[in-house]
Amino acid sequence: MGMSGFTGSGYPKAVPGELAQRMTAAHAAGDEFTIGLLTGASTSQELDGVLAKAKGVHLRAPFNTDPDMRRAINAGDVEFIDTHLSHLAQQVWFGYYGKLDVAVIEVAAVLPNGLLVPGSSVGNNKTWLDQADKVILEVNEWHPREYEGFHDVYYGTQLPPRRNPIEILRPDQRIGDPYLRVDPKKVVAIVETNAPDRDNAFAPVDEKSEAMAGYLIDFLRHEVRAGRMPDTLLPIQSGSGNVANAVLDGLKTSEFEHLTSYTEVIQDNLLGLLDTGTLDSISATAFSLSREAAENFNANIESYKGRILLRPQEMSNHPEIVRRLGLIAINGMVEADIYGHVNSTHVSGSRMLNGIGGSGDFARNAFLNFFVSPSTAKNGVISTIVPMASHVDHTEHDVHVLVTEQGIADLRGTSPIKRARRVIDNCAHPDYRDRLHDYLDRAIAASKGAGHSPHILSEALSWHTNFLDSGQM
Ligand code: 0RQ
Repeated sequence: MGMSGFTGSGYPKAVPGELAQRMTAAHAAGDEFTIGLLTGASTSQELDGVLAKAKGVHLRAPFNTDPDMRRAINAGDVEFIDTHLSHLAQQVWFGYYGKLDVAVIEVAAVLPNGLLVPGSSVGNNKTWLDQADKVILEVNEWHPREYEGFHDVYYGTQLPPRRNPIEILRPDQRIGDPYLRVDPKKVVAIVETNAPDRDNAFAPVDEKSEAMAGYLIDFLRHEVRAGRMPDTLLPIQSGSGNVANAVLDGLKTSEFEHLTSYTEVIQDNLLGLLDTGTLDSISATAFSLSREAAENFNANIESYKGRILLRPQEMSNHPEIVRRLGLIAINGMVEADIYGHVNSTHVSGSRMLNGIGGSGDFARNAFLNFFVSPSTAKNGVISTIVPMASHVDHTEHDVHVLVTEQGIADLRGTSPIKRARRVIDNCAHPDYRDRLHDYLDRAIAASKGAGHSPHILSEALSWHTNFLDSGQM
């Protein structure tokens, strides 16, 4: 099944709960009843949560933040396929996931001519509507009817070898239709709801996030002075999570204005930058707002028209467009190692947090990318700068700049050992800095002049095993 939903917005609110009840009843009667579940990105307790609790999902892609679904994934009860968010739609078109039976899609309205007005997210809905045999629509009255005109659904994608260039040359450029299309013969049900999206509350901006925002914004000033970007910068992508949200807060009080954003998710602080005039426009695929910000947006939706475009995620995250527009990509991380490999997904090498999301779509193809995180986690017992990353999502070849509350490390144009010294000196917490230098010194000595990225393999992951054995690195 393909369901709508992206970072807690625009997911179906009624059908998943009903489905979960029928699954539970079927299991009690000794019958098997599970689905393979594809969405845009994360949904909510009302979708992932209830289906996980009902043990109703055997396969899940491409991104999840629900704690019950996460537990089922890490217990091995659900096969989770951690896919780049821009890739999933085309992979379904390519046939990598088999046939899609049913699509359950939330929309703001169905027009008399059968066209669909999307609501707070577009995600993979175009593909699910095209590919599924049967379609269930949820029309959610909570989404303002004025959503009509906020979306740009591109119907020009072809499959290789007949692909054409996607001609988005400016972040706010329209190339498609404001509506989703569906073959009315496939629609088996329309369910009316009136329910809010997930409340995406963020941790308050703290001193550490403020420090990270400060370093990052100073760095952008430096890039402007160096003549590498205009004073209106380049389009900004900002990832999900507390840290990325906080970094945007810093832009609000900076001198920058008339910026643009080409991103996947609009969090509270990004929307706030439109209000302050820091941003002129945002292109994304979904909102991910706190309840208060969502209600405020819904009440004033008309004032944002023409400044926000929501596109399918295969367009909002498309590598071709990311590279052409020259994005500044800002994403959170779990840990980075001294050579600049970044782990965005797994705790201690094994436990899945959320998934790679769009971070890979953006980072590899960006003009300039930043990975941001506090230098320690869990009250200091974990260093987020480690000798060797316990899982790698972004390789040293892709990572440009690391930022922690300790400082910023520009890794562009550096070879591994120089890079490692810079990461340790600028980004590691002082409690861990000497040990990291000591590790690097001994790794260089042990390589006896024959190591480009020297490691002591028997020790490289010892910080993680220390944590697992004793509760601290
Ligand atoms: O756990 O809440 O239990 O304490 O991870 O960490 O510091 O609050 O940071 O909310 O910005 O999330 C990488 C997860 C960061 C996010 C990640 C623990 C930490 C806390 C969250 P607690 P913070 P954030 C486009 C971009 C992948 C997807 C992506 C993410 C929790 O940014 O999901 O980038 N990224 N998408 O304590 C153990 C470590 C840890 C750690 C942090 N080293 N070891 N636990 N934590 N570091 C958007 C989309 O794709 C949709």
